[in-house]
Amino acid sequence: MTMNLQKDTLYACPLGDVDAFQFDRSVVDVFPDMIQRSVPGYSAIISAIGLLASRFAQADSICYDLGCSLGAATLSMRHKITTPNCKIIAVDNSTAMLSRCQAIIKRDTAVIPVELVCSDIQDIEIENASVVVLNFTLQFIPLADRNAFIQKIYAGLRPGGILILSEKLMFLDERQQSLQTEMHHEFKKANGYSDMEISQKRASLENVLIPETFDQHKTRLLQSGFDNAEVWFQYFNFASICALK
Ligand code: GEK
Repeated sequence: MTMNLQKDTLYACPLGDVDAFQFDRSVVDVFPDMIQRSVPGYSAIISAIGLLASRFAQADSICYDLGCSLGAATLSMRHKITTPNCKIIAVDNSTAMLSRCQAIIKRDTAVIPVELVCSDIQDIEIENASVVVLNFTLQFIPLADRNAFIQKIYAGLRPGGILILSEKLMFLDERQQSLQTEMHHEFKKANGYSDMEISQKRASLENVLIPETFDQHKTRLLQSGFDNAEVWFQYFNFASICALK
């Protein structure tokens, strides 16, 4: 599979007023580089999603990738699942993302069927699911809608199913919050982003990406019916949780 490796320089020049972040064509062009250099542990999480999916995918069921962007988690699952008669439904509401994703999936030769859906992930039906992936997507859903959305995912999962929820976290303890935020900025600097790029990107994500604490996620998952929810991966303020039905 050939990924687009164009370098992310979207915030490299002074922008004056920084617009709210959008998943538009300019972001799509640099997305693989942007997410790789911005999200600590992204590649490790993508690989592990394939491993988890291969363990949890049930025969004759559906695996969902909600907020699929360019389909990295979809492809990871597609190449690892060996259970018969599974299908992957990958959903994103950015037409720019989804059309690029479609081209990438088309070039991939794995056999598991992939259905791409351009929609708000809150509006799709979730049914007969054994695996649901929310890889850094819930953080873009309005806070007021998150409980109902997680309840809907729980209802659509089969018993024995898994929700893989990766999120940027916040911390109630002020020193932890500062430490983890500063270490994330160090991570970005080590990956070649300047202080100006980091601060302009941060401004663009303000009020767009709303992080919560691990306790808030865990409480919501348990209240929605999941048997348990634990962090299986964390790198500074970026974590991935697996919740089991
Ligand atoms: C990956 N999971 O590479 N409905 C549908 N899609 C949405 C919505 C919504 N309401 N809100 C945001 N998105 C991917 C990475 S990126 C994370 C996920 C990031 C989509 C949005 O268009 C974008 O493609 C994705 O969620 C978030 O494993 O860029 O920080």
